[in-house]
Amino acid sequence: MDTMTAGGAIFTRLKALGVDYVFANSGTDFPPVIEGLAEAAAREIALPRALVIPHEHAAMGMAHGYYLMSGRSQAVMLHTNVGLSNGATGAINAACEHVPILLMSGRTPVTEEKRFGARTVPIAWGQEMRDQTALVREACKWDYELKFPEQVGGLLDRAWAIANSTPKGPVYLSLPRETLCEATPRAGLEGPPSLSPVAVAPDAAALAEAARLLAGAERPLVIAQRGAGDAASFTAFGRWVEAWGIAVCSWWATHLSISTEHPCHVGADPGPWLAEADVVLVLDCLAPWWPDRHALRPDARVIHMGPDPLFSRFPVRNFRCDVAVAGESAVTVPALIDAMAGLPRDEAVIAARRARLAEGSEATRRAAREKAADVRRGITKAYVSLCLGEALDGLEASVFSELGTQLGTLKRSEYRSWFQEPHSGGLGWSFPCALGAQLAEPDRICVATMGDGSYMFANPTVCHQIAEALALPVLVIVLNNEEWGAVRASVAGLYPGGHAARANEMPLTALKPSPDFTQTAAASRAWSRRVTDPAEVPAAIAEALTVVREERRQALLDIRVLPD
Ligand SMILES: Cc1ncc(C[n+]2csc(CCOP(=O)(O)OP(=O)(O)O)c2C)c(N)n1
Ligand SMILES: [Mg+2]
Repeated sequence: MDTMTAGGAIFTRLKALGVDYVFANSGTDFPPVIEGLAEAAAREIALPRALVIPHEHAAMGMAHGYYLMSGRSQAVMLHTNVGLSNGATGAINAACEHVPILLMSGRTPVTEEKRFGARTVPIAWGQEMRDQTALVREACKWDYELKFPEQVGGLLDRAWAIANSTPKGPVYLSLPRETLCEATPRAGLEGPPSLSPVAVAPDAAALAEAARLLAGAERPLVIAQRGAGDAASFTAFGRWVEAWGIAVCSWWATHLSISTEHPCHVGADPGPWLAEADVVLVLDCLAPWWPDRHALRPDARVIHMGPDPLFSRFPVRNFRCDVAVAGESAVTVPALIDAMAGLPRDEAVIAARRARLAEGSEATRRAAREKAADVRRGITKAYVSLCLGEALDGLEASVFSELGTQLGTLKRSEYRSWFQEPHSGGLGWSFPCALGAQLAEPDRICVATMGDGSYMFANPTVCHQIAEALALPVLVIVLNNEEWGAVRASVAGLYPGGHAARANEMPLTALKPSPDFTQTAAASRAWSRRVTDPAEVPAAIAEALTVVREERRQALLDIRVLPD
């Protein structure tokens, strides 16, 4: 019988499941994995590319970014409990954003002797856990441990199908070393998936009710956070809100749902719009507004639409929900548009509403950009956002922002042109995410903009090493305020006149002295510049873009910004 090592069978099966890359960080649990990979390659079996990723958080971030661009789940393979714990924050981020990732980690050998694969080095005793999976279980939709080598195909099919079912998310399989060392039949490993992911279709009655409410609304409002689905539904969504004169607010948006320049895009503040809205469509939002600050009209009706409208994984979340429509936005958005197509409309009312929105949205944009252009005190995040938006205008580019540039002041118009860190906020996300996106689309401009704290959370030496090793010409823009500004703002928000807010330097928030980040990047032969003068920002961005586009070399701008 034709057999192969279970370690090699994993790669063979992943390829059949459409996995292009295995982002791997190996260890002493990996001999059967590495041997199996080499064995499969020697036998000329089609395999995903296995990449050395020198930190697990970066591996998870790259799988995340690759999915955002390609829509295809990738695999991450880590070293026992210690590697898995380093990857856990990435799993939390992926779970929050419904990003499917096939996460695996080895298990230290459980046998001490007399079995092939048994323990050899002291860490095999040191890394044993009763429940290794507990490190990521809450973030994963499904988890299991490979018990027998012949289960490789079936368990990976199941993991993949569940990860890609609505609502999507990461799954975890642990891989004991002794099992990986055993042989398994090759037959069937290269065949098509044996299980199909589940696509949830919206409930017809809920959809009809949502359509009826929105069509009859006087002041309809959409609050959107995780975009409007795929390229086609993104376009359809923009046309639909315009046709019906519906306001769209992007409060803490992590994906772009509509062009920032769209006449119905009313900006990021839901407050004034929520105060007047009689029907609110919450489009895939974990937290659509701030309950202590923003109030719904008492008679308002609220529709929640998304892969999991009640976000059942989260223990507490009680935003009012009168109608729930489940499904991926690529399906529910067009379905809602169709459901409204035949409903009665008062053209005069809609036209007046549309004109009012266009005026409001233009005024909001103008005010924000005029304020952003004022650099008398120095460079602000808003100013860099303004400059970057202008520099990227008309280019195929995605911006991954993590306490970096700000949507709205930063002009963004296309589907997938903007992503912000997940609401789980596991920092160090944007740099590796941009690397994964660049890997998926080599010709796209991928810009990671982030705070100085976020840059350091990303293990920058690791990320720059990856960018050089894989020839990924990402542009990194660090908005360096030499502090954890968000933490300082949070303290000042809760205790406005408090001791901490009045202190010369707030405790536990400073990042001084700031390292010279241009040298961190230069260590991996990136092009890098520090910018302190507002007048130099546009030219510095333009030069950096030339480097990434023409030299195809990674670039970093360390821009000194004022505290917000
Ligand atoms: C892994 C992780 N650790 C800690 C935090 C808490 N945290 C939230 S915002 C923040 C500061 C971010 O600083 P920076 O990236 O410099 O942005 P700034 O607010 O200064 O603009 C911290 C530490 C977090 N979200 N994630
Ligand atoms: Mg900072």
